[in-house]
Amino acid sequence: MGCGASTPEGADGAKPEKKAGSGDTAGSPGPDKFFKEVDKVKKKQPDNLCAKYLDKKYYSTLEGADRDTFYKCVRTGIDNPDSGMGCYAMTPGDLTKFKPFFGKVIGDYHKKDPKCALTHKNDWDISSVGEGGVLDLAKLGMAEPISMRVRVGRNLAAFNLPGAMDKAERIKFEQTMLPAFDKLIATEGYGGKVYSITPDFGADGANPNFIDDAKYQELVKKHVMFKDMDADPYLKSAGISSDWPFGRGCWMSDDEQKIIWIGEEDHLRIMVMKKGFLINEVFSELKTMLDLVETLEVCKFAKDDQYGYITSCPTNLGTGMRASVHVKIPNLTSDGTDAKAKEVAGPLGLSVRGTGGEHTPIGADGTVDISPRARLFIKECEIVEALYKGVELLMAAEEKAGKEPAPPPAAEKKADAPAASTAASPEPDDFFKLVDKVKADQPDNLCAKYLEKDYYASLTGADRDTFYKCVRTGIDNPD
Ligand code: ADP
Ligand code: DAR
Repeated sequence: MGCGASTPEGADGAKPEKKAGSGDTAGSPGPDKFFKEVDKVKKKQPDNLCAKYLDKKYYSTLEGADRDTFYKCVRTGIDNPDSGMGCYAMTPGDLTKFKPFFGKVIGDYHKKDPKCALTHKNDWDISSVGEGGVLDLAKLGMAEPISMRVRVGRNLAAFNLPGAMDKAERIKFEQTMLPAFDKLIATEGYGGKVYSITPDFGADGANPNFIDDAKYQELVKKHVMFKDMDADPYLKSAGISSDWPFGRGCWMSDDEQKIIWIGEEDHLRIMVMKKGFLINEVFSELKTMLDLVETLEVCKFAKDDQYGYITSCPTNLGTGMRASVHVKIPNLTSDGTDAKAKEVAGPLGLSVRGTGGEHTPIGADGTVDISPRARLFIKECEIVEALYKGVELLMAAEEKAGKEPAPPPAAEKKADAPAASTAASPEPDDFFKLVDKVKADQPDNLCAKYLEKDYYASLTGADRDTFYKCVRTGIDNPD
């Protein structure tokens, strides 16, 4: 036949199949446009799991609200190519609805196997860990009480996850939690009060628990409240920090050791934090509080048959637990960075964070935040045991590092050669990774504001070590 159909219908009169999701919508880009960006990230950042498992064919099968929601889940990993996980769930059902994608990123992150089909089991029974359930840091040679913290992320099944909440839902969530906090406040051994940074409850008027910025900053400095989420590009792209600071705050007990965050990356972050030596105590006190919270009527937590407790970020699925200690490792951090500490901690399954938590610098005295990386397909009791054993191995590495001969004094280098790190001052590239972060997060920090990489790189040996001593406080303490 020498002619083609002149109408949209095919030769047989049937409408040609419209390719699902072929163009841009208000809520998501078309496949061709989106995968121009995705393919760039795939090439430049092979460790970005979101980009690694984004598949154009699969994306093209999605349309309308489903594609818009899926795009909300994944855009953070493309907007922020240096992401590790690079995606968040928007509703508890997303992990199942978009399983062809989430199944792979979850399996790869937690088990290095995109086909992983394990089922998570929760288990808090620590009677068989340590010595009869006791995990005593003093037995590892810790002379000073250690700051210990165990937290779990939990989300109420009745609400969207934080990435998909609007201002009204965020306020409603906070109001829904207030009767639950009242019950905690009325309970012996808890008491305390709610500290909220929600300016008002909209049509419902004033917020009775509102605190001013000075009080908020005081609580952040004490590691009680979380820092400004709007300054986190990963959360911002995912919509998790939208409407800041509405629907955000915390409850803290009278003894200031039990804390529940409201409206951070998950609806609730429930935690016990205190100084001491017995990690098992912090763990068991958290379990007791969690059991009490779960009896509160509104606290029906979102759970998945395969992945356990559902969290915004797939890195926290299963237990939602991060168990951490703040320990001083001045030998492993003698160059002022966490590079050596991460090199040692990584193979031990430990994450190293700064003293202000994720994405913050290590302490001037070498204090770092150490915690097991595993959260899913591991029991709660195994996490806290992994922390204890990990700290034991890390402290052995710290002692060994202290016995190694000090590196030879850096030979005087030509001023224009980028100096390597000396024993007492970090390499320009490493140091300015931290400096640039502080410049972005804290524009009023004058030290960060006027630190210049070229000038720093022009300094050598003892001069640079002295200069670094002058300025490191402004980077270790961004505020
Ligand atoms: P999360 O632990 O909830 O994933 P972060 O790593 O950002 O979030 O930590 C949140 C806050 O808790 C930060 O201020 C951090 O310094 C503090 N923190 C975490 N672990 C400890 C600890 N063991 N001792 C004291 N503060 C801690
Ligand atoms: N930076 C993001 C988040 C990873 C895990 N941290 C969380 N969930 N707070 C990333 O994808 O790398």
